[in-house]
Amino acid sequence: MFSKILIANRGEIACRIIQTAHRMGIRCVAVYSDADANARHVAMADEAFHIGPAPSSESYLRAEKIIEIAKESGAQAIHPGYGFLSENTGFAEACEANDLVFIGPPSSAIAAMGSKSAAKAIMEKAGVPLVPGYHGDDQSPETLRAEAEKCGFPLLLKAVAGGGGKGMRVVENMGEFDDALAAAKREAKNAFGNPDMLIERYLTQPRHVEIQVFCDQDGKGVYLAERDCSVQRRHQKVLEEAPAPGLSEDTRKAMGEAAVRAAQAIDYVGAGTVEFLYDVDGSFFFMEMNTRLQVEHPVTEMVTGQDLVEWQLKIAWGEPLPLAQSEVKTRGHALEARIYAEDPDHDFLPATGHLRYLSTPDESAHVRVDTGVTEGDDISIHYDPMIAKLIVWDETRDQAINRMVQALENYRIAGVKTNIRFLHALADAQPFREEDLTTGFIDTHRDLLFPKSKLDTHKALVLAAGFVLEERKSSEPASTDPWSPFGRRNSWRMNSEYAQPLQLQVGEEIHDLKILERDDRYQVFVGDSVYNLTARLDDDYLQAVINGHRISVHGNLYKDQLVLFYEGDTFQCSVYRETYGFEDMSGEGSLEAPMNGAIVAVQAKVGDKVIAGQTLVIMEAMKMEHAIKAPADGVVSEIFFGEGDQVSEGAELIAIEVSEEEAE
Ligand code: MV4
Repeated sequence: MFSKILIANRGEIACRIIQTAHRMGIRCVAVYSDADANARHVAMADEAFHIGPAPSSESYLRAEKIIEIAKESGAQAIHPGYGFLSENTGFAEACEANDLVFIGPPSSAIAAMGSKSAAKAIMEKAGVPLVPGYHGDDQSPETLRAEAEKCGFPLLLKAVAGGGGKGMRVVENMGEFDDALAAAKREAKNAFGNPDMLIERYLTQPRHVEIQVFCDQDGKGVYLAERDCSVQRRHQKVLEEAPAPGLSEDTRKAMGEAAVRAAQAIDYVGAGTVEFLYDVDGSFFFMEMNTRLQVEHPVTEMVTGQDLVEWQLKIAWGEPLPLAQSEVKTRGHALEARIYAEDPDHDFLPATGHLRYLSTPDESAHVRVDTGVTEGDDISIHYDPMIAKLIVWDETRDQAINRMVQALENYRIAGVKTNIRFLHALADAQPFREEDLTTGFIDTHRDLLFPKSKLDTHKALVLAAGFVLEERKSSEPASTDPWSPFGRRNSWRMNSEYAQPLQLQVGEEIHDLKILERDDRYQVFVGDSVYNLTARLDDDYLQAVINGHRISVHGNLYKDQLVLFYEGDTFQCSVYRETYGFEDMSGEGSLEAPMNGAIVAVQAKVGDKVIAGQTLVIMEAMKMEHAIKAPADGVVSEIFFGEGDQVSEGAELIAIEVSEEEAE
């Protein structure tokens, strides 16, 4: 077996590959761009090499540089993961030419699947079912018209050079044909530099069912069951599962055997996926073959109990297939949801930002999380916005769906917009439970997938108040001195006539809450209503009883931003500074370093009385000076840095105690 491999990828798939390689005793070399210096895949690897700036074209796509590093580091093989260089024939060839094993198929097999028409010709010869239609070289309008007549309507024009849904056009009747053909050719010429078209009968309610295949270097092949990936949005898979619901054993076998024939027809080696369109009547047709390990491979691992990366490594090393076809068994049902940094409420626009809070479900035999990020990482514009894959398994599909719903509720992220709530609605939607799986699922059931908030506003505000109050309590010094500078809180605690105000802003709206506290119970006044509240905060977990309703939420309070997590949904508000207390104030007047930099001057000493707005510390960063000012009147109690010190963003620079008068 290899003793050292290089992983030419990043993110979750790089981590996933390293995990198996390490389990097999193989050392791993990672590569990373400027943006990934502190990334999880770099930390997990045994060693890592910097390969360039953040853009992929200058880093993860630099074939020559990566090969040079592989040789320099003594790696014997390169695993390309998916995306980037994984289906690049030039890269596969360059590996071979440099005595490095490309952990993937021969470049000739990648090339054979590059053209849709050539691929169809090969598949036809291998006896793999094709959608009726035309995939010939003669592209004259007369021939295409005649073939369209033969095919019947509706038909689909597909660009020969297209893929992933690009360059397709539905034609309903002969009257539309000429215009549609001209437009499709123009589009294809612009997009792919090749105007050639295929004609196919258009299936109106298809499902996407794909077969996982493996071939060894002796040309033996097996299939590892199928995956249903019908739930897609703009040709992006969203939920995947194995096995495909409702597929008969006969169809499964016929599809699996067709997929192995497809792979063998192009002398395939390693892991591949043959995609089929599956029609309501049980018929299936070859769509395309992906010559790499796919994003959704974990659902196959969960139902077969096999590690597909281990299979890839063994085959690349020259070993035979780990199992014969008769030894491949499946059990139960697995689902995968792709958690993306994106905004479902704004047409799923990719989101970026800082993962300031990240809490993932506990992993078990039922729940698996494949991710490349950790709390504190940034989601940048440079790469795919996938944050993680959440994979669940159970004996039945229905139980697996319940597991998915539960696991999504325990996947909590603050700082970056995600599709978690959307995935939760999707997995929990009745039509999904009822296996209404066609490629139009998301468009058809749009109204179910953007649900109203699960918490009514008042309840959410009361929970928010409970979280803020309890968090404040836990961060308060354990002082029982009634004359302590934290007099404001003592005053209303001792004398219930003083109601504590709390302003919470939700969207554009500001809610003025009033809170009374007696014997560790609160009364929260919201509008004309009053709520009895008891609350207990344990780290990020709030257990509350509101008017007799026991309810729990998780939350994250960062500066003035509070996010509560409840049944897959989030409630966000900002806490007005004036009503929140001093310790967590931020922004202007913050006593934290606003960025990495150096201390230029400290203009106060311990014990100094200072007034709000007075400059206490001057920092320099990127050749600019920044004044750190007192946010309120008070006395300097501690100074953490001196002139010339380097400080990191967020570091506390100076502490002041607020005067009693100020706090009132
Ligand atoms: C089709 C089809 C219906 N009839 N071909 C989309 C991606 C590309 N690889 C093939 N695609 C389709 N081909 C015929 N003859 C419908 C689709 C299709 C689709 C397929 C799989 C998953 C999602 C899809 C979404 C829209 C259309």
